[in-house]
Amino acid sequence: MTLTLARDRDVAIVTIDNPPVNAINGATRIRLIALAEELDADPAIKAIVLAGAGKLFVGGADISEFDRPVESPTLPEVIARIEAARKPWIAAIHGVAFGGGLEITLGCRFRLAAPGTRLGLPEVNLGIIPGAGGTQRLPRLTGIAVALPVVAEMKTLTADEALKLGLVDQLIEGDLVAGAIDFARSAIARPLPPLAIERPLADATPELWSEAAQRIGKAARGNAAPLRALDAMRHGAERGIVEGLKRERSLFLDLRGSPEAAALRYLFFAERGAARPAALKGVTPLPIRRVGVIGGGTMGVGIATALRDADLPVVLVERDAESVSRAEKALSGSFEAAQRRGKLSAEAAAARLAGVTFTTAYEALADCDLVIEAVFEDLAVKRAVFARLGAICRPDAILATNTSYLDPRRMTEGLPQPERVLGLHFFSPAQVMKLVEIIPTPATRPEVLAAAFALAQKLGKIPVQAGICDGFIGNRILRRYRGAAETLLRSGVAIEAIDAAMRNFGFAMGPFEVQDLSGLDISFLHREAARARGEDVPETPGDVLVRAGRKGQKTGGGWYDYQPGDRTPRVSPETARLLAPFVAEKRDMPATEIADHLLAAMADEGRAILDEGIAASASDIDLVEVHGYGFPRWRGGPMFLRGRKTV
Ligand code: 3H9
Repeated sequence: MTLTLARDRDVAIVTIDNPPVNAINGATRIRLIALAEELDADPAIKAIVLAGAGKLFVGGADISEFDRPVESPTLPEVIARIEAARKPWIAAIHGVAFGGGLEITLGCRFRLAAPGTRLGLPEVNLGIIPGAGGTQRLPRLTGIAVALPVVAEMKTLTADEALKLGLVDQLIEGDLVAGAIDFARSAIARPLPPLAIERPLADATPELWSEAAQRIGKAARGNAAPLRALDAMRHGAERGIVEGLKRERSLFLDLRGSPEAAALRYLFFAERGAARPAALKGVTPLPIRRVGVIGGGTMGVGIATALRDADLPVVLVERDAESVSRAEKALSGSFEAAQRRGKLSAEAAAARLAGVTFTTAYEALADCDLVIEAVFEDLAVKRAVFARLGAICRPDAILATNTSYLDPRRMTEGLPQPERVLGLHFFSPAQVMKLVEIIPTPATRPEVLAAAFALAQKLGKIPVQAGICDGFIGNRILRRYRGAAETLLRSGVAIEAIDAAMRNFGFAMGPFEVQDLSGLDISFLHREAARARGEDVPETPGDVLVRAGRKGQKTGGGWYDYQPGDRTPRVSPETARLLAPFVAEKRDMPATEIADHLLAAMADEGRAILDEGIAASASDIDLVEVHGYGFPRWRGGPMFLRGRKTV
């Protein structure tokens, strides 16, 4: 059932009922048109209330249909039919009206909303633009300046804002449908207001358009959709609604079939699937109400911030008073920064800090449901931490390591109840980065693993399960990527050409620039540790630079040179001199060939990771790349590209 019809004397109630989000699909569209005909012909009906069943009105057009050809009747046809109805349609909106869900309400004569409703047009996040009149009707109700960020920049409006703007006619407290029926009866007794399409649109200044184009274009990077949404809006504002609707539809259809939109749809479903792995179906997660964090460095403070942002009480343990006060300063600085950016009120910032107990005493962790260690990435140090946790924490407390490379089993050898151990690999800054790699050991209980997934969801993160290997999913691919970049460098391709090619592909920075930013010494130490263990790790160009004191921006030079206070990378004669013995004669390589080469290396490593069972699916690997390593979202990920045979 996708649509139901009920009658309350002279008012018909049409309810979209297509769980979980009432997405409008082909069957809903056919039935809506049929009902519009039927109700127009029914003399007993004077008005129609359009509502959604369940927790929200409508989440949008059904995205899963977008991989298939467009089928009639289209949503624009449905909305045009509702607009042409002889009786007023009144949208009764609760929860969410997004995308096509909002657009259908814009074709109605009135919009009523329950308090707390959110309204928006997030289509650009899917690489498309609103394709059923959103770019045209919304500005005619709210004005161009308000509609612009909704249409092109994913701004959502609250019911209160929508009411003030005239987008919503009335808020209904209590029973929404009953309120809408009452509203309908009083509305039909008065002259009807004009429809959105009949309303005039005040002119926007050329500056408004050009400023918006600049801002939106910059933020969109490679995603074409936001600027197209702006184009459709401008076209309609300058040439009228009929031309505007035509332009919108043609841009929508073009984008709907684009590789970018396919990539973004793929990620949309992958992100939702990642949160609920099939293997954990029916498993009840252990509750997590209080979390301990060991270590107040960058990672520990970031993790504590993320936990407090999700309102979880935190105990942060550092080794001495000085480190405790450094951690406290860093954490309060992090909340103050959020306050300065307008993300937190002064009271909320104070409450977040007050929810952290700073201490040097491990005993304070006795009551925590989960403890995450975020100390120095060294096996001996981590083993010592876990030994203390084993003695102090409850036997059912989950013990997690925020390691990026090390085997959780080795750091917890001999620990009682090994079934409560797992890795939780956050990415820096942990309060910002969406990815968490979850690394169970073979002994980890399903309830513990499920708790890690539930925690990630609570923190608003994307969880990806990874098997145990050096670097798990993300750092293993990163190593291969950097290795492939160094191979190109050795073959004579210029460092700056390689970086430019990857920026051109869509990364914010190229592989060498990123290393200069984060420091070349971390992976150098990692290689040195492997060499110390007797592993055969050949000398790399990066090792040569670190040995010469070039660790990246922090030492004024790495792959590039930097001037004091300036992060602009400059080609370095010193690097060229140091690396001369490793590098073949200079050669040019087209940017696309460079990118193809590096992406193929990433996808090959991804394939190996899949074959070894380290990742459960190709889309998990792509989620890691997109959410942890800056892979351009609108490209989908290395595995997605390989699947489309473009790598
Ligand atoms: C559009 O409207 C185009 C029009 O302009 C023009 C047309 C001509 N379709 O997020 P959740 C699934 S484009 C199909 O966990 P929440 C989702 O995959 C659309 N499926 O729930 C998941 O499935 P599963 C513009 C959809 O309560 C389940 O529903 N709209 C759609 O946290 C639950 O999802 C958007 O971009 C869909 N449109 O949040 C809005 N939406 O259970 C996209 C969701 O199998 N959606 N699913 O994993 C959202 O933002 C959130 O889902 C929403 C609910 C806020 C609605």
